[in-house]
Amino acid sequence: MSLIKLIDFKSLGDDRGGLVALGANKDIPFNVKRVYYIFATQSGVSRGFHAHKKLKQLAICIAGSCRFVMDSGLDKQEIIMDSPHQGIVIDKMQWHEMHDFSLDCVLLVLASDYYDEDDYIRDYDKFLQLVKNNDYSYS
Ligand code: T46
Repeated sequence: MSLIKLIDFKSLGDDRGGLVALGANKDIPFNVKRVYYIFATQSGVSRGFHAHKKLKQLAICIAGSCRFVMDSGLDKQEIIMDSPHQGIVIDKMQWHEMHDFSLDCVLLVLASDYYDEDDYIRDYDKFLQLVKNNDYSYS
């Protein structure tokens, strides 16, 4: 099973330039309650290193590039995100890391809920334990 779930967006661009439009519960597979963006990430810095108990997210590299590592606790897969025409789904209980940010990288993230630190699992051993115990009770 692929841990990398990509969504291709329709391009509405023309000879003036690019345009992508995204609708909640249409192009984005959930209701969007929060939007944030990550930019000006310093050279050599990696981010993420957590899973979410319930949150679903869609991340779009609207400028530059970065490398995502997706980890189910049993398997890991990675992908370079470098297109504003494609988003990567960050599902609940998916350990994710972002590496190799280009200096111009702008990562736009659409989230299914408001910020809640209690939703984060930031300890990898705890994450592995939950996966091992098949504890997906965060539904
Ligand atoms: C994720 C990846 C893709 C807030 O106060 N509100 C927010 O909405 C967010 C996203 C963060 N914060 C605070 C929490 C930390 O004190 O901002 C600080 C930096 O967040 P964090 O270290 O979690 O950033 P990343 O880049 O490691 O992870 C972020 C998101 O937090 C996370 O949900 O999935 O991007």
